[in-house]
Amino acid sequence: MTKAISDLNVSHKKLLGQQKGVLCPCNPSMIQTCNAEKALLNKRLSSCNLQLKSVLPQRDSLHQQVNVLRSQMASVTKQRDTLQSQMNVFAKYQNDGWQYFRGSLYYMSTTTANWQTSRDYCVSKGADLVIINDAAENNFARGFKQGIWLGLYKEGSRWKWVDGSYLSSSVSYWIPKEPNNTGGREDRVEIQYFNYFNCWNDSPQTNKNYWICEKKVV
Ligand code: 2F8
Ligand code: CA
Repeated sequence: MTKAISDLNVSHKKLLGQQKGVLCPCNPSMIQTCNAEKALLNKRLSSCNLQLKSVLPQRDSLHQQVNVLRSQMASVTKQRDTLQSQMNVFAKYQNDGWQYFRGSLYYMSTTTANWQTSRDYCVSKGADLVIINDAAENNFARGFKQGIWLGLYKEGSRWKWVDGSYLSSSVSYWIPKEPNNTGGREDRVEIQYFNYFNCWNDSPQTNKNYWICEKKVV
């Protein structure tokens, strides 16, 4: 029994010794080194924090710039895609013999037809019979040197373009004494005397003429 108690005391002392070692594993010089390292690391940390603080506004400004650039890029990409598809349309029509003049593509027919058949052809190509908006376009149209249908027809007593607008007296190029409604059935307009600036004549829609289609592209 006495031996057991003495053994227990020994064990107890041993454990106390071990506990002391766990709580304080380092010797004083190690603690000093550790503290010095800790101080150094704290110094570095403060310096990093300072740098970070000075860099944060730059980061925010860069974020803003990135956002602006992203939205500019989206808009430029959209414009590029629109232009690309316009160029594709343009190339396709040019391949089919259409020619470009001041924002429109024009097709000059190679055969003749009455007014409605001529118009149907243009509409089937995503266009319509030509609308003359000014003297330059009138000159362009008569430059084909054929009798051609224009997209101009009579509605009641008024002349109307195929886009629904009415003929303006300041942009009309009638041959002198036209329109005269010969025979009371002249309800469509043609370029007749293409050698003259004033070259329009009213004519029956059943007549056969060449025609010009116009497709606006811009
Ligand atoms: O003299 C002008 C007159 O000439 C022809 O009729 C005789 C034209 N007819 C056709 O083109 C069918 C008229 O429209 C024109 O006014
Ligand atoms: Ca006439």
